[in-house]
Amino acid sequence: CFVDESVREAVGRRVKLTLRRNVQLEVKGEKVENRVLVSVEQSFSYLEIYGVCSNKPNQLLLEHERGPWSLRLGSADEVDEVVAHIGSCLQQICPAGSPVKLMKKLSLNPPERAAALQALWAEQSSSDLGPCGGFSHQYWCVCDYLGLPYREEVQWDVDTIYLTQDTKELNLQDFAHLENRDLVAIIAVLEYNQWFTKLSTKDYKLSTDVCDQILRVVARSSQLEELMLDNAGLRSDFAQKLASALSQNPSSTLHTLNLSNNSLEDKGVSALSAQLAKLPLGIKHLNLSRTSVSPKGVNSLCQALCANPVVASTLTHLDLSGNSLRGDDITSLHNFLGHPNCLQTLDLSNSDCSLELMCSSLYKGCLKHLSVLNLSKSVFSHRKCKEIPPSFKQFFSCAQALTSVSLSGTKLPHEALKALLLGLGCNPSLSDVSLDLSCCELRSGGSQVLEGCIAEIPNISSLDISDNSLDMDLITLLVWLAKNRSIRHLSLGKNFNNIKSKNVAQVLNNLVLMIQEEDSPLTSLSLADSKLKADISIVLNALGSNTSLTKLDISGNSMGDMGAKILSKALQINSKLRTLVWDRNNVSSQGLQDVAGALEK
Ligand SMILES: *[C@@H]1O[C@H](CO)[C@@H](O)[C@H](O)[C@H]1NC(C)=O
Ligand SMILES: *[C@@H]1O[C@H](CO)[C@@H](O)[C@H](O)[C@H]1NC(C)=O
Ligand SMILES: *[C@@H]1O[C@H](CO)[C@@H](O)[C@H](O)[C@H]1NC(C)=O
Ligand SMILES: *[C@@H]1O[C@H](CO)[C@@H](O)[C@H](O)[C@H]1NC(C)=O
Ligand SMILES: *[C@@H]1O[C@H](CO)[C@@H](O)[C@H](O)[C@H]1NC(C)=O
Ligand SMILES: *[C@@H]1O[C@H](CO)[C@@H](O)[C@H](O)[C@H]1NC(C)=O
Ligand SMILES: CC(=O)N[C@H]1CO[C@H](CO)[C@@H](O)[C@@H]1O
Ligand SMILES: CC(=O)N[C@H]1CO[C@H](CO)[C@@H](O)[C@@H]1O
Repeated sequence: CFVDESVREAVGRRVKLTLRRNVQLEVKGEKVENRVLVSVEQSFSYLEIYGVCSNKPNQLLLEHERGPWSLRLGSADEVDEVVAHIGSCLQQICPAGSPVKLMKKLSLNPPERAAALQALWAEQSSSDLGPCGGFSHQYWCVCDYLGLPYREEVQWDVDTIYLTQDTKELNLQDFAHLENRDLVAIIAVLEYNQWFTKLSTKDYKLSTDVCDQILRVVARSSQLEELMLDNAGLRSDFAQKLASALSQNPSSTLHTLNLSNNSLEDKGVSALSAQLAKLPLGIKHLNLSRTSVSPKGVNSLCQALCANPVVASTLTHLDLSGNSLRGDDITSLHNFLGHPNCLQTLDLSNSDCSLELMCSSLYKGCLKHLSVLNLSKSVFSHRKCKEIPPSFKQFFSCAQALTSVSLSGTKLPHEALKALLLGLGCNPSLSDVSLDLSCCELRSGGSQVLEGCIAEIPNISSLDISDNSLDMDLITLLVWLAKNRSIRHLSLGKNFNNIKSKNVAQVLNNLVLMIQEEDSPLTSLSLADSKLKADISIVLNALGSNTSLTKLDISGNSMGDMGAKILSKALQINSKLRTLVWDRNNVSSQGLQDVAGALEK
């Protein structure tokens, strides 16, 4: 009892003791002192043992980073019990490695003793480690090792919230309110933990010590598959160190990397590329959006992607958006895209790259898998001459898997618009395409091209032609749009800036005809930011009967309380609408009450 008390005094009351033996510690030569050997469960110091020997049955030699300890115990069984315990503790901290490997040296005499212990550990290795691969236990040990305070809320978050969500993603934002050194301990656990495969953070500047610990995990973990460090204040030196960390880890399984919105620059991206060229498993998702990289850095990246033979069959998502890629000197990107690959998503939006050159490369290499193509704010460079390169249309008529094409903010010559629509129109493989042509300065001429083609185009299920100064041209365009039976979602907003009130009414009447048509396929309509004011009532009145619409966006129309009144009446009768977006409409609390009242009925 007295011994118990003094042990508790020595190690602290909150610590869980799992094993206690009376031993004799050899101090000098043959001299021994009586000691009590206790095992503290949550301790990292097991990982600091690099040798366990027992040459005489009741003797135990522990080689530890803090020095060797030579102990005498009551019997060989007692020695085996202590060694078995050390092995089990090691296994809990580090489930990936076998205790024998972790101890580095295990020598017991006679050798059958070691065999028996190994069998015991092998049996235990499949046992349950606790929530999220024993994260909390490992966290205890890491805090112990780094001399950092153990935060119970971290344990609580992981053992309850993470466990309930059954997630494999450790999100640093969940712990961003803690100190940097606490984050270091949390991340360090991933060097040992086998549960988490994804480490992520967004909009949170990472300190140097936190970055260094992330790099240590990258260099050591065989479990980390996804690293998302979005807008984390990283610079080119981080990318360089990341490359070096990856090169140190032959068993890395990292396949998804998102460094978007960090200023990595050409220097950082080039250093990282050199390593991407060598990754034995290639890479699946690469997101370098808004990383201040120029054509030079993009070229070295794409040379690396071409140089790694597995990348053509692994890379499915590539995002280089928001980097300035103006001009036609991104030859390596064209070269990569022009060879067979398995890209499904390509985002080159906001990069000023050349639309027709890109489509011509895609036509050579990306016809099979490419599903989402974002070339918003790119540049059609053949603006002056009428000639549209044949590969432009050919790409849209042959890309088998396209589901989403975004050309928003790209000034399209009429001939190019026509080639695009006719290309999509004769593509036999498409079944459900969303086409974003918002903010393309279509105007009257573009409207006429649309009128000429749209009715004939099957399989465009979503069309965004908002913000194109269509104004009065919408009157006839809507007649043609109504004829097509595949468009289910239509965005028309921001097209009413230069139109007379009487013409607005005519546009909206044609729109009403479209949504009220029997068996109209249209289920979703957006008139957002059109400043229609009182005129919106034409559309709202039509909702009084059951139309095909299930979703309507009328935000930004300043319809006021009068509009809210009409809306509330329509909603009392309409039973088909499921989603209504109506922000920014200058509606007072009276209008809100009217609509709320209607919804209750
Ligand atoms: C990062 O990129 C990946 C893959 O490209 C993507 O799935 C993810 O949404 C991006 N952003 C974050 C915060 O994960
Ligand atoms: C990118 O980072 C800047 C600076 O931190 C931030 O203001 C901006 O919102 C971020 N952009 C996105 C799309 O996250
Ligand atoms: C790349 O990351 C940005 C920022 O998180 C995200 O918005 C975008 O969807 C990602 N790109 C891809 C292709 O997933
Ligand atoms: C295309 O990129 C633009 C600009 O980055 C973005 O706003 C839009 O949501 C993207 N479209 C798709 C379908 O990803
Ligand atoms: C709308 O449909 C519901 C049931 O589908 C019906 O009860 C209601 O009378 C219809 N309203 C109008 C105006 O046709
Ligand atoms: C908002 O409504 C008030 C009356 O309720 C009106 O005086 C005002 O002009 C409206 N503002 C706009 C931007 O339509
Ligand atoms: C897919 C589809 O329904 N296309 C139709 C578009 O509109 C024209 C004209 O009404 C029809 O001929 C097409 O069949
Ligand atoms: C969803 C859809 O509209 N699919 C159509 C795509 O186009 C072909 C003809 O080319 C139609 O047969 C499909 O019904």
